[in-house]
Amino acid sequence: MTRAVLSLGSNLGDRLARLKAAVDDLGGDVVAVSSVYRTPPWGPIEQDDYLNIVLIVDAPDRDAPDWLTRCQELERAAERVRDIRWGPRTLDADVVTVGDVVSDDPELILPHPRAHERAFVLVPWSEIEPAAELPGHGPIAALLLGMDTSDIVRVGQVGGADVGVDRGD
Ligand code: A4P
Ligand code: MG
Repeated sequence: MTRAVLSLGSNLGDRLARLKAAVDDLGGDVVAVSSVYRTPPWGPIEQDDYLNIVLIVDAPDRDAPDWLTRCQELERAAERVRDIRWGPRTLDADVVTVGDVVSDDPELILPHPRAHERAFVLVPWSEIEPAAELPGHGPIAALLLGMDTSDIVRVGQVGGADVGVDRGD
């Protein structure tokens, strides 16, 4: 299985530039990119808002571990420093799903163990794939129905005309 859903988030430095650089880096593997959303920080750490996007990627030769490696390369390219779990970061790149693969390997849990409860993943994902299902959790549209998404704000496109209209600052 080569098709994957990736979640990218940034809340340090030039957040939009980080997301754009990551999308550029994925290049021809990118099938679809969501709009950019400003999202409140999820988790126990007080920190600035994130900009988040979700991508669908596909590459004939990549399997699930390859997509994790790819995410880690993107984080390294963004000079991400690993310090506080769930803390601020230049780039967080997570593998949300790889096809319908289910895995409890701690190195790569699939689907991502917290994706089903994260509006910052489900809102952008539903924009580019409204009928998507999260293996083990059902349709993402149904998951979203039970969530407050009022604080997730679309602020533009990574590469589109309205970049810069509101960068969420
Ligand atoms: N790992 C296992 N499964 C996966 C997967 N599906 N995708 C392992 C990516 N990594 C996976 O990750 C810790 C370990 O998870 C890795 O060794 C990998 O093999 P990490 O990137 O080193 O640590 P982390 O990112 O600090 O922790 P964690 O638990 O991955 O945090 P999250 O869940 O990524 O949360 N709020 C908003 N609004 N937007 C965000 O983007 N992101 C986070 C980070 C917190 N709050 C946020 C956002
Ligand atoms: Mg992560």
